Amino acid sequence: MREVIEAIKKGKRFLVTAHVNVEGDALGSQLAMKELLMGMGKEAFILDSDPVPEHYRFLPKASEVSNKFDKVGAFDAAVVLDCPTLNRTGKVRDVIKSQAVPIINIDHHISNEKFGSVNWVEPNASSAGEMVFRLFKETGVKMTKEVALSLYIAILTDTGSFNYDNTSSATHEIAGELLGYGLDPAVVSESVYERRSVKDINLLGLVLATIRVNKSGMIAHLEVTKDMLKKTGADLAKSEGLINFARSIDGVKVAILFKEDQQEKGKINISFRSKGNGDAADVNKIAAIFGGGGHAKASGCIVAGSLKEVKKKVLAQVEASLKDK
Ligand SMILES: [Mn+2]
Repeated sequence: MREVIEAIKKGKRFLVTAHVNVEGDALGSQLAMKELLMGMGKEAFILDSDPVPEHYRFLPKASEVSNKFDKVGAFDAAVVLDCPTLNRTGKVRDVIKSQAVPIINIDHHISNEKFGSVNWVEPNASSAGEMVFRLFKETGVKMTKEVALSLYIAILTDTGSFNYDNTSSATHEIAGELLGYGLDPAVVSESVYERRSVKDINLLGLVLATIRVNKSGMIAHLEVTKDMLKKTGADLAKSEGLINFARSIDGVKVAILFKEDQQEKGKINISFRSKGNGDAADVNKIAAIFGGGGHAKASGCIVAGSLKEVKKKVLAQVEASLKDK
């Protein structure tokens, strides 16, 4: 963390970014990071590959997240949050590379490839948001209620509302401190989780109908096709929690969500979640076989092919991985 602070001190203007398909942690940690940099007397701007999903636009200053690649200007360093690889920043990668500036890599994924000039990777942190919180503490930059809200949402969403096993007593302590800035946890939870549209619920219905469990009962999978999105008009960005329905089935060790890529034909986005105490399958390793990564209990990858082919290949691999254990 010291190196991060030193690197910040050296620059004047910073690009802040996170991964494609931004969600709670990516957004919350970026918005707070920008405030931290400004609090340290720096200039900062947020540039992301994808727009802020509609249901996260209530975040303080969410409108400052830019997707305008033509008006970037010069910057002295890039702060990359919540990304195991530089490629996860999507189109922003080329902007960073084009200016050949130092990269400050702040992440909590165990699979992080340490692609930065400075790498602060904490696999035990619940979220990138938790790490930005620690930067506020270390630098003494004053936290506002708005920053507290961004960081609380980062932690809330990345821990599945404090349910996943990246939740520790430290996570609760930090969350408690953030609430101390005047946040109402019930109101925050409602604004994050209870603003679904009827379209989204219709999509949920179609997706749940695709749940299949393998013979052993240990693998459950479900899928989102382009056709379902077209039929329902639902927003795919809100599909964050779909995989948990498969994971929640009793006896299931690995849940898999297959999503047809909306932009590129013949590409399937895959998410993995595993369950168990101590004996959980390491889905980071499974995703890595297909060029992806993440955490031991939550990971993802992108595989080329038709949904049918990809499903067959990936399911066979997961079956084999579970047998090896
Ligand atoms: Mn995260």
